Amino acid sequence: MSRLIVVSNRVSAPKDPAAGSAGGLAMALSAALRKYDGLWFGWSGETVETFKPEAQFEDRAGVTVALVDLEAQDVDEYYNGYANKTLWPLFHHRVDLTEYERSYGEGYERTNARFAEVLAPLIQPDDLIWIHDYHMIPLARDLRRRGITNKIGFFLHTPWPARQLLVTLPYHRRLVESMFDFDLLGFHTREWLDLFRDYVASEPDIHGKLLANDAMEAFGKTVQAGVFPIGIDVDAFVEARNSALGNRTYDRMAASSAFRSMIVGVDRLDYSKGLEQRMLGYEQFLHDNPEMRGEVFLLQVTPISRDEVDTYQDIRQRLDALSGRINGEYADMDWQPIRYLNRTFRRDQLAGVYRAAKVGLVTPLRDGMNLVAKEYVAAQSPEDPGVLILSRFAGAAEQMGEALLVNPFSREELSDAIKRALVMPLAERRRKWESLMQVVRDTDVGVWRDDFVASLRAVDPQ
Ligand code: GDG
Repeated sequence: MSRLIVVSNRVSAPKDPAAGSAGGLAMALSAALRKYDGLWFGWSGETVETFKPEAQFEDRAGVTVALVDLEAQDVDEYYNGYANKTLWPLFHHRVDLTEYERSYGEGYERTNARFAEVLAPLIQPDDLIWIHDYHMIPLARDLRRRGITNKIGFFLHTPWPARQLLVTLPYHRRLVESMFDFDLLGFHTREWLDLFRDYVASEPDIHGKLLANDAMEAFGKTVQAGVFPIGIDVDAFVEARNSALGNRTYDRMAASSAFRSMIVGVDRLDYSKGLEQRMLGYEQFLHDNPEMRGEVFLLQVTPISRDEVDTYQDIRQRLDALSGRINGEYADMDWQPIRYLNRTFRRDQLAGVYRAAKVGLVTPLRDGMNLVAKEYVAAQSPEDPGVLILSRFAGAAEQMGEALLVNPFSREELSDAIKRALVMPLAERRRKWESLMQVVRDTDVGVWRDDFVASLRAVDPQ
């Protein structure tokens, strides 16, 4: 059996899987690497004065990881710059926040070439290589330049943007051309893949052609593509929910919401997650339903992320102000409408919180998939499940049509959906939950991983 090499910007293989802090993706990829005797390659998170083209190896609970240190300029231009200030906002349709700095693009190219320099000598002839995410789009091209002919797959964890927005990126053709050096491209949803295909079919002078079974031709090369919706590790999540800490947290939150219904949101602090619009929608609900004030509260768990980037500092300030304003306006002596927490919790705690919440509010403005939606469903009790409100702009909406789908840009629509979720009869909640839980189970993270690896194995080499 050939080895599997997983490549991602940050290596998230956990040192101690029993600690329960690693996400489902890290656990699923680690399990695959143990099975296929593979390797996980990526940036160490550390900086050095002068780049050295060599990896440091570590064993993490039976998984070999190979880590590369980068120079501070690489981190600035490639990671904080092109990845987080250019591609992330652009891929989430925020051209207003996208920074089109030439030096970021140069840093991105340079750093990917550095990754290729270190990775190429580690590759054996039969290895399958699976590269993750928008940080590393040119890496297959750079490996090919070094003579690597192995099968290389790419999975994009974010949305793919509409062509009309992608073309605002200088060198968009070069970026897309480098994707034709992979053998397989994976997207979460049909919608993201169709947007990619639209670019290939419509962009002039690239000689693009759509072929059968989602293969494509352009730039004189062909690539196979497919839809691989990521899921969660359902069994591990249910176990976390049933653990001692999961139960204790559930009891604590159930007591804290004994006479009130809890609505929960859990999101990294990111403008793509629609947190401002969510708070405004919740405020509209308080305004529209005075009789329900005092009977609900919103618990919004929002760990800080990418704090080095200005736009993230801005959104943080705006959310501080907004949550404060809504609390100031609506709170009573013994009730606060929003509990806004900028911290992380353990997964088993989160599972207990989800389970105690009558409503899961997942309303990104645009999201590759969104795993919180699936975790909320997996944590519910079958006898008395809560209701998921889900943005129609999350990739998860393509699979989870039984949720209350909303347009997160409309505060009235959010307000109506919150009301409807809170008064939904038990029979309807159960019917919806059963159908959603079936989807979450049928497309869990193991299915996603095995489908991708099998498709990569089966693809005809370039
Ligand atoms: C990207 C794409 C795609 C959050 N707070 C805590 C915590 N979390 C965990 C959640 C969930 C994960 O973080 C967030 O996953 P999402 O899928 O919601 O979003 P992104 O981080 O933006 O992920 C996304 C994903 O990649 C996978 O392809 O679905 O569309 O943007 O698992 O539970 N975990 C813990 N404590 C917290 O306080 N332990």
